[in-house]
Amino acid sequence: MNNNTSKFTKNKYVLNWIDEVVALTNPKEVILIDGGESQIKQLRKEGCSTGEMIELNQKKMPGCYYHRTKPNDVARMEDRTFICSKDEINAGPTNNWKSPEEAYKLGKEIFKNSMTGRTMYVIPYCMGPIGSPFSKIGIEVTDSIYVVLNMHIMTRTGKQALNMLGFTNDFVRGLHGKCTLDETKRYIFHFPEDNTIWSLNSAYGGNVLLGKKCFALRIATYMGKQEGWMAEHMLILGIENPKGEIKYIAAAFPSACGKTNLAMLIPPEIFRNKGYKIWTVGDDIAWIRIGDDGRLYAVNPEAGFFGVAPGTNVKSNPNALAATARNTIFTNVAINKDDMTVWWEKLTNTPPTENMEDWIGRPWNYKTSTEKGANPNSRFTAPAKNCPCISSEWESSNGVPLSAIIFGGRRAKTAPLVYQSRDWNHGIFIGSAMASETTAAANGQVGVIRRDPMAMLPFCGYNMADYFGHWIEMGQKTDKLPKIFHVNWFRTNENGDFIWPGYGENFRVLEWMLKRCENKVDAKEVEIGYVPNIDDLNLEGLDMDKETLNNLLSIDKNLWLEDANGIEEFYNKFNGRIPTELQNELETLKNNLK
Ligand code: GTP
Ligand code: SPV
Ligand code: MN
Repeated sequence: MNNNTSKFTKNKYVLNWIDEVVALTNPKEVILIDGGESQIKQLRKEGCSTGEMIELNQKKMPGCYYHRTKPNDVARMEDRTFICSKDEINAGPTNNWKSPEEAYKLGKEIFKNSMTGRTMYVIPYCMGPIGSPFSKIGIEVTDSIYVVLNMHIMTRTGKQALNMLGFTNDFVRGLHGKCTLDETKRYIFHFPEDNTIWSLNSAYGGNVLLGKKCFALRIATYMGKQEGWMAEHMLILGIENPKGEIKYIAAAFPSACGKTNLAMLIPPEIFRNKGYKIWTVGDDIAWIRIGDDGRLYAVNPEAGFFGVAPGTNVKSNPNALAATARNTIFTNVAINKDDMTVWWEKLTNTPPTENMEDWIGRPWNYKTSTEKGANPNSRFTAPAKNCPCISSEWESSNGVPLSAIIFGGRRAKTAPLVYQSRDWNHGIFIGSAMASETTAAANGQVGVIRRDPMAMLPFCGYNMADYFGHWIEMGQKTDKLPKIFHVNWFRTNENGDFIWPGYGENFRVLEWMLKRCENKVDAKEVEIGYVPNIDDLNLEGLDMDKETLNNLLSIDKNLWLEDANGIEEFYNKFNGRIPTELQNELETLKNNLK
């Protein structure tokens, strides 16, 4: 059998593991991904020849390709995702759990000979900038060209990663197989104590691009707990002021709740004219450490954006759109059959032609069809370096120092536009108490409110009560902590319309936060923390009256009492494991609301 792995590495741990995987899955050949462009070109060609990939218009969209997944395989599958720690208590009440023995046994039965007749690809990759002491190495084995092409955009692949690994055993073993794409045998197993991930019977995004949610969040949260750092579901952005100073903010919003959009926002004209600018460091994941000066530093471990397509357009997010102009993979959007370009809901008001194919591959005419052209969770995979507002610091090996951390969710009621925590532990409480409406990013019903602490409910690789404890411990190690805020762009009026215009206008809220960080404005202390004094939020150039803003910032005590009960119910699931500091914060909130 052809296996070129030993040509690239003499690392015994890698070679032995590949031998094991080959013995289990029985591929016809093994190809190591070297990270070079010529191999990638070859794989695109091969993917197109089998129909796995579709070539898009190379004149209008150079280097762009298209992929469709099975209609039953279009989002993360939270009910098929497991944390396989030895003790069930270490997975905690918010994760699905299987014992490592059971998961390995089940996985082996399904993986057995699953690659017969197929090619197995070995993808060495680095999460974080090459050479950074904070970066981590993974190797993903997969039988999917789509996965290889995506991982090549989303991570730093190939020889550079193998070089960093050297002869050590310090890498995350990721094994992905499409198997038969049988939904009833679909599993995403994480073995945090073994640095191992097994993904079976899926071919979609977060289930199979193992560097992303599986490694950079689920496994990395566990690593961070052991090693004293944090892995978070956060965008990272820099705000440049008219003096040219840049302050950095990280923000955790649940899936499909606005991270990519906030990370790339363009400030309203009145701020642009003054010289304000936003720089993107990352749009989904932040690895955060305490630096030598005691501040928290954030690194984006990824190299690309796996962004939600619907809703992205020249007005809402021109930077994301520009990032997808070349070398991008589109998944489950609609295709314009006249010129082989792509389309999705709200890209333009009306689709460019009646001659289109929808995300399932059916002929689609927007004039006669009542269905959507693109899947609501259709995505683009674009290289971060394509983004016009990418920060000069995005590959900095130490990361960027954080002035503020934001939590936020999608809430029609209850949460005001913005409020600030009284201190670090109160901020952790606010994060732990987050709730948000579910979205199309995960399988299941959309629009249902659920508690999603720190936007990490589906991504924490160990007991979430201990994860909160880890946040508290991080805060005890330094007195140079960022300020913590909570935002809600999604409050609605009696007609169900969003009250706040969102997108670029969110800059107005960021500006207030920075002023708070610099002690330049006062705020009003209310039951839940600090809210802006109405005149301190700059509404210049925005068609919104003070009354509407007042309404956006108002706190309905009855709704908050209901929420406090919801938080208590959530905490109770942990059987006394929630840190006392957070229990006390909950008591304070309840007292404040009395
Ligand atoms: P993941 O990639 O799943 O983690 O999502 P994300 O958090 O990066 O969300 P994204 O920025 O892709 O936005 C998801 C959806 O929310 C898109 O349809 C956006 O158009 C919409 N959205 C983003 N920001 C805002 C906002 O400020 N207001 C409103 N109303 N909608 C927004
Ligand atoms: C999310 O769901 O938060 C995503 C997309 O960023 S996925 O890679 O599928 O997790
Ligand atoms: Mn995400």
